[in-house]
Amino acid sequence: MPDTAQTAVNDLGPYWMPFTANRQFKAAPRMLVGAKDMHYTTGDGRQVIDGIAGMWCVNAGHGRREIVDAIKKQAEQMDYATAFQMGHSGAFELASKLSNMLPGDLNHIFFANSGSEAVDTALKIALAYHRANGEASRTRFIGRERGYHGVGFGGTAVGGMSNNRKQFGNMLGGVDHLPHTHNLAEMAFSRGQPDWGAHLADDLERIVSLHDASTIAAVIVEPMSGSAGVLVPPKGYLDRLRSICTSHGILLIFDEVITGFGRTGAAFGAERFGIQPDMMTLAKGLTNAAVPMSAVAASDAVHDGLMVGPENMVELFHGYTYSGHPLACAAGLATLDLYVRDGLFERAADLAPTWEDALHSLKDSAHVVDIRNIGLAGAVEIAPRNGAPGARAFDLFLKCFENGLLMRQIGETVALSPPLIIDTDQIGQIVDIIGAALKQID
Ligand code: PXG
Repeated sequence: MPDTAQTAVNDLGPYWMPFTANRQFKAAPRMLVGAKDMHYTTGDGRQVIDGIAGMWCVNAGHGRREIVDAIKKQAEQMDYATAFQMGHSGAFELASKLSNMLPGDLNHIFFANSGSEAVDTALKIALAYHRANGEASRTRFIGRERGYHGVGFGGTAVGGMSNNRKQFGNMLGGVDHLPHTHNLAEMAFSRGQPDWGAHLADDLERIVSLHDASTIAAVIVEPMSGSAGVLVPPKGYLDRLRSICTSHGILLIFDEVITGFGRTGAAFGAERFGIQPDMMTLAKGLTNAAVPMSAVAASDAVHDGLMVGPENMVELFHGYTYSGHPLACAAGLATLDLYVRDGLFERAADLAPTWEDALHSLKDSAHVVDIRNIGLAGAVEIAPRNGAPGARAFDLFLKCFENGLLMRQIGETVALSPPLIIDTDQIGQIVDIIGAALKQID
């Protein structure tokens, strides 16, 4: 009789891996089998420090007892509750807790299951809001080059990662893009927010005059671009975007899927940079990634603008089978409690200067052309090898993984965003491993 468990584990063919070089991976698999606090255990039994909090998401560290217990308890009490025309207390409670944590009047929470779904939800809410407001001509969206807003059709269209777009043709129409804010000549090795680049926001005025404000529904940006390799907003840049949006009646959406829940050294990027968006998308750290969940937070004006028509009518024809899933709500409630109880956002702010100094100590290492940081996020950009884009950074990623550090390679950059429970010794370890690996690669 075949050993089905063994066969399943050993047959790497059927699983089509996301955002992965499948053939390369399956030729030399890197498997993870366990995770606790700051570390993963690999298939070959090694401890690897998690320099990326899973994938920018396990902000409270792995395997937190409080979250595991909350999920178990909820699974036993009620596994699932339909989300349409029925409610359960966890969803209301989580929405209340979250809205209390959010800045300004982002008082209305719509749940989804992934960052991609949250982004598409926010874009659809923007369209519906303008329509309800008598401005049905506002259908355009403005994203930004090198922005990442997930992989739905809307998110791919407003996103600005060329590799993510070029396989898929036109996608959503009526989209334009702001220029990205990264410029090595002007801002290499900036600590925190670069001094140069606020004027890049003025390009929004050019886009507005090109298309006419009456056709533009929303601007969507990440306050700090994570997937592009930690592109920190220049000082004054987000303020200008905000004031241009306000002056033309355009909604400003902050995609805080990565910057939410402490990453930048404040609860949210909006707070860290002092800018109030009209909507915010959240995911990842919302449940510490223990159960998939995302959310859109909407301002009073956006929400109330849609609470019109007969009271027996659905106000927004949108939602998911798993919106506000009970297990995700239980995980989210336990996670938000942990963030507050352990003061993890404050911890991120306190450790940020140590993190900054540690990363910037790599400045003179071989191959390094830029180092960027904000809060407990960071990136090291290295010079590409001639004719082989990304190859040297991939070697750096592999070498670090062999030496006991998991981080994320993105183009010529390796990005870091450790769990917020990291300590100063572990920051030192991360930087030592990168420093040693930079010497080992050619
Ligand atoms: N918006 C932002 C800002 C994100 O960073 C999404 C939306 C989409 O979330 P979902 O849950 O649909 O994946 C993201 C996701 C990387 C990396 O390499 C980043 C993400 C996901 C996977 C890899 O930086 N961010």
